Amino acid sequence: MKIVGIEAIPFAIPYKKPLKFASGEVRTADHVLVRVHTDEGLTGTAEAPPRPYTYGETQESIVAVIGKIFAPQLQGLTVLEREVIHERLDRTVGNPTAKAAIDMALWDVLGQAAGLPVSGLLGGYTDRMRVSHMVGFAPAAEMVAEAERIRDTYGITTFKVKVGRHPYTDDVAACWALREALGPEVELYIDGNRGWSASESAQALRELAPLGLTFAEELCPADDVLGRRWLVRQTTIPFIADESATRPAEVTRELLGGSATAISIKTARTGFTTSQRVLGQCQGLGVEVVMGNQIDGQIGTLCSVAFGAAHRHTSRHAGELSNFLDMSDDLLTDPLRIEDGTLRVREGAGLGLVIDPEKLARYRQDH
Ligand code: MUC
Ligand code: MG
Repeated sequence: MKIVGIEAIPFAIPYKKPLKFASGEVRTADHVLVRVHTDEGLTGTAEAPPRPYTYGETQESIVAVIGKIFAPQLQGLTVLEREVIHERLDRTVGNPTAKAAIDMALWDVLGQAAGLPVSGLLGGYTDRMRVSHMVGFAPAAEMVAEAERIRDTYGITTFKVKVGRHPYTDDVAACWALREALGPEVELYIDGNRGWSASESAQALRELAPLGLTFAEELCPADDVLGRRWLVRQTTIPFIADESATRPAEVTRELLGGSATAISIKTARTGFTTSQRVLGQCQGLGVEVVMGNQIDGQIGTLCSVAFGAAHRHTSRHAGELSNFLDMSDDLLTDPLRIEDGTLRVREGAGLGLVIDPEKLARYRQDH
């Protein structure tokens, strides 16, 4: 089955409320819908979320690199030549979400061709994941109100709290307020998106120690090499590398260099193929993983849960699968539903996602 075309369609859906964090903020889901078409009439679908402050990609750059570089390079290859496809994609440095969306759309085609769900093809460990919700910057009382609403509405009991503000004591106070309001039964962890220095991070972790956080993520930049190692050495909870470990080589560097002790896997940037390689590295080295959120829409979230539920190691912790709740709308005909704090994998062949043509027509930006 040959690839006959790859579409990259920019679309924009406003957020009901912006998500703010140390490295940026999101007000509109200005993503790119990626569709891989084959000569047998099957179409695989995925989405690429540009995160300029993390990877340097923009909506325009994703459309351009797929249209001008990747689509011509892959045209005529069969969908089973995945190693060749990745060899060609890897000739171009960077552009992780553009590459990942192509990879996941190809898996969608493979699943459809086989008549089997992608999650089953990847590993089929379970059919659902517990959900972790990411709480962005706001005054502490608003963060507490959001977490309570999400817990009461969706049954979610794991929260990733964005930190990295100045003074760091604002974030420490917000974490204490969340623990006091939500009680000991909820799981809390923090993500600094490199906002603090190593010494601010160390001080904050000391002041947060009584809260029993599960993880700390990217509190300070990995480029502050010695400072970060110094911090991770004295930290008693797993320290997650997210944006500092976006490729297998970076995962090796961060873990073996002592700059991280756990890894965030994001299908939005490593697709299914490279995410499995990263997962294998982490299992081989004996470190924990978390399914991270690239501030995905429903298509990206469906991809994350398909991968996370497929493997024992990725389904152990709650996956970050709920930020699409902040969006005013999405493209799927059958929207995702989080119930009892869990999100289920879609049944059916491939990824099981169906795009609503009217919604796509309303939100696409290329006409
Ligand atoms: C996260 O885990 O950091 C914010 C920036 C980014 O690249 O991903 C999000 C969430
Ligand atoms: Mg992160």
